[in-house]
Amino acid sequence: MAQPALIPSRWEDAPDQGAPQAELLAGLAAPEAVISPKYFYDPLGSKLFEAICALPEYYPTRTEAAIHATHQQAIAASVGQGCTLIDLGAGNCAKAASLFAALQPRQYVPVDISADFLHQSVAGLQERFPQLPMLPLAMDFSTTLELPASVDGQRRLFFYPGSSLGNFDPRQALAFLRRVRAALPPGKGDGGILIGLDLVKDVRVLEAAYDDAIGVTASFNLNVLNHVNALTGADFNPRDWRHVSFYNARQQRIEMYLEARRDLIVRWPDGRRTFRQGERIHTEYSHKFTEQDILGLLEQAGFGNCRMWFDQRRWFAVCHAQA
Ligand code: AVI
Repeated sequence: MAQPALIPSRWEDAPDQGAPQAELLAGLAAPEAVISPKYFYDPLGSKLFEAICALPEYYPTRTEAAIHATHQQAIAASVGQGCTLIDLGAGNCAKAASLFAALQPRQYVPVDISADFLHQSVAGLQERFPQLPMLPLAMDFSTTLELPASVDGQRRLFFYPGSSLGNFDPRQALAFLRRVRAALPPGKGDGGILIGLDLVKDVRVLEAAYDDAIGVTASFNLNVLNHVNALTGADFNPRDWRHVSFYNARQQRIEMYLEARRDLIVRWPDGRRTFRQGERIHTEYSHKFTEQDILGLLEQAGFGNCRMWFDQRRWFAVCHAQA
């Protein structure tokens, strides 16, 4: 099939993303071993995350989608039509695509760390929306938001759904929002952010969402070891590890770990580490927010005029804030 005209024939040049291998090995050598959650998203990890979003226990995706569907006119009135829609962590692009009709963006810029998955998603999307200019960017936006000049600078709307902000620690989250603010024109009111955030709720609902009955989240967590092996040459065997997750109420976050099932040694070129039975590698935080947390964060990052929409149970919030 011929490639639609608006799909770039190669990825836009992204700024230097640093060395994943060095970052990963430093994390594995740390006294409390850590793997950044951004490494979940190899091609299989991205598919597993799509499957998580369809799980009965994982309410955030469908709750946010329902808020978008119910309030799309009010959201469009707040955002205004004809923006440059920059979709951070676009994945399968479905969330942004559901808002195209209401927002009528003039350019769509999906950004994702998982290049192959993004490429496939955009190819399908461009066939459905042949008139909308699309500029996919394969880059790690958690470290830089330097966008190429081909991204329209006017009326930028950063779209950051899915409560992905919750995967940063609070200091990183604020720094990230400040980088988004800095990527908007300096004048007040021109551009903004449309962000989805998961709210604090009953611990049973939260814990089930991150430890589902059929083990998809466990597979998603364990698959990060396959990705680490591919990136570093390490010899992790996922069978030696088990998925652990729980809600830490004081810190308002789900914590996710991989726990060694037995004493073992993991080797990689030029290095190795012993793990004792029960020792854990930290893989993810997923922070949950109150309305006050959200307003405070956005204000500290330099945003104003916040408007929020909720589902009936107040499990999730969608917020539009202006520069
Ligand atoms: C991408 N992110 C917002 C998800 C979350 O809920 O924190 C990742 C995830 N981890 C386990 N399940 C889903």
